[in-house]
Amino acid sequence: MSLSGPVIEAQEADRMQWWKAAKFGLFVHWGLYALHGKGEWHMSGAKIPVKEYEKLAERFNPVKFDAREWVALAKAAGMKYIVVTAKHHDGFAMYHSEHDPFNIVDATPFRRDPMKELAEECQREGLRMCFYYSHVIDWHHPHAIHEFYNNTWDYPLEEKAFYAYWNRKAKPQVKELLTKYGPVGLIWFDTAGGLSKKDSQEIINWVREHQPACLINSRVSHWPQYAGDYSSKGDNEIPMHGEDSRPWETPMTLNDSWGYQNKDQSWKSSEALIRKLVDVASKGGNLLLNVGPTAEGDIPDESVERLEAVGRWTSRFGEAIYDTTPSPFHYEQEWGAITVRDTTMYLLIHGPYWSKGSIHLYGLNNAIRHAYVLQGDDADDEARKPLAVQQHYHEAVGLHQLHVTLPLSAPDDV
Ligand code: JFZ
Repeated sequence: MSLSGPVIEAQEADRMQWWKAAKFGLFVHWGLYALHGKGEWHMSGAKIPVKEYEKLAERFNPVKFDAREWVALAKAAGMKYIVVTAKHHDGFAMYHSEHDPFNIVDATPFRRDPMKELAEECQREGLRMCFYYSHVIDWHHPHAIHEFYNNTWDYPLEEKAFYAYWNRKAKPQVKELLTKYGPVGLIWFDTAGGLSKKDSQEIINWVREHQPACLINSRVSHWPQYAGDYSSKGDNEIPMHGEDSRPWETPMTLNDSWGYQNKDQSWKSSEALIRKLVDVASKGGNLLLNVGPTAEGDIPDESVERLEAVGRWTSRFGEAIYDTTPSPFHYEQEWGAITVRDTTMYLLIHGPYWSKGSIHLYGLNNAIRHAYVLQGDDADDEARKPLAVQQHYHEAVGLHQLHVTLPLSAPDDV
């Protein structure tokens, strides 16, 4: 029997299932660069020579790192998966790699493997462990220098040496992540500019070979036909409804940085973050919200506060987010957003609209059986007092109009 097309498609649909239901994940940008406190691109920005950058490892000792705290925070926020920088562009492995001693166990006084600790804790707590891996850019490896990025501030550009890096570091390290840390939810590849079709296909096959269920994001390749399982949007970019025909995910910062930046105080408010999550879910995407832990290994207070506030909301209203499908309407509602599960439609109404006393929804022809205010998971039937709804055909608009009368007090202030 040969594998037919539909069988392969069924397998793909299958491995996407947990991720589509998950909706919300934690992104973590953590590495030696936290010592500078100037973000993960500082080595390149300041053209720091490799030998000098290497010395950071001798000082990297994140004794405050506690996998239980990080995973508990993600869980409290309502996140279902964690994507951690196993290796960013600086080439430093935040796990024990046999293929390059420039890693956290062999090169730092810390000597622990935080990826292992996180993977085990995720396993215990029911979150999916996932890895970010910078597969093309590697400022530490002399042969990873790729003409596309012109990273020539230190090593001389050696042409056609890319495969020395690709075969001896990138592929073996990706294999380590897929074979030594239990089930991996997804690998988040990044910045594939210049990677050939052949190499894109090769790294995709490589992941499939070692963990067939592991998802791959689109930044694995710049060739659309090799763009993995789902589409990674640009930083903080939420597409229009229906704009992306593939499953998609918005990577988002809490302030304006990925890696820890001690001067960046432009934090998004908790309310804004909840609205982003609602917006993303109503358009059918996932939100991957980032923290940049310090060189001591803790997540900045400002980030913790925000994730906890989001968590207070998701723990009450997560029913309207997780495992939902997008709004059936591609146009935005002025009063908020819509998600759907089976025959239930969730209307997520922005704070100011509650005081208006009612909202309208056009274009829904289905008869409404029951409408009520979602109070939270612990609400009993009594709290689910029916709301008055009226439906009629609106001649002037040419659509059915649903009129929902609201109680004047909102269940939250988002
Ligand atoms: C990349 C990295 O260079 C950066 O350090 C960070 O890890 C971020 C999540 O990803 O930067 C990008 C790559 C692609 C886009 C934006 C930032 N993009 O397509 O908009």
